[in-house]
Amino acid sequence: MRLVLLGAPGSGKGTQAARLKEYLQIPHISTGDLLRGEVAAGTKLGLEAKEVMARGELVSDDILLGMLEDRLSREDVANGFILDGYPRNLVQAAALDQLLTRIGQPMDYAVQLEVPFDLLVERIAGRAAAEGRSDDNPESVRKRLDVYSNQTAPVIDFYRQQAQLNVVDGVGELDEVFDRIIAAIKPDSDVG
Ligand code: B4P
Repeated sequence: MRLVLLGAPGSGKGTQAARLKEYLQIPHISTGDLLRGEVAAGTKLGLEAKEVMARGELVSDDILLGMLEDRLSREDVANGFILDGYPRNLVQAAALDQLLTRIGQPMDYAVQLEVPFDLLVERIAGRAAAEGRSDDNPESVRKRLDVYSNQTAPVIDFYRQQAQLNVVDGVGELDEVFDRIIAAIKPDSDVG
């Protein structure tokens, strides 16, 4: 199964993708994690991305596409994957569409986790206190939410027009949200 998880920062994409990975036994590909890996390793790409991420802005489309092409060329994606954090704008959505067509692995589902704005801010503040991620400071969070409204929200319409969009309520206990996602992608599943 090939699945893309959409949602604002703090909507629970990374959290739920980690669970879906175990349940579906397919890799979780988080572009945020890939970028943080490059930053931690001090690569040229990581050095370029570090400041952009800390400001809450989007890293360049070219860098992201190169990184994604590289990741999707690995053998472990043969049975599918969960994509988390990509696409984040319409250019990336079109690039992903082309890439998946080229490698003969079209997307099966797009799942949007819907969470009210106030709760997003609250969750990220919680993570900031717990983990101290450099882009979870109030100024970057404001920027990330702006970027989401202006650049990423149109991607939702892109998948809606392709009749691939499943909107899932992202408010509730982790298990509840997980069960809703499973119900959306596997209507006959006995989970939940
Ligand atoms: P990401 O790593 O994708 O960060 P994110 O949007 O904040 O989501 P994340 O998955 O981490 O958080 P989640 O909602 O699970 O991106 C970071 C940066 O990388 C971007 O700003 C950008 O600079 C760059 N980047 C990444 N992809 C890019 C791309 N394609 N193009 C350009 N740049 C890119 O969880 C948040 C918190 O909520 C957690 O603490 C969690 O515990 C909590 N939570 C989750 N579900 C909950 C629930 N049901 N109830 C209560 N709390 C919950």
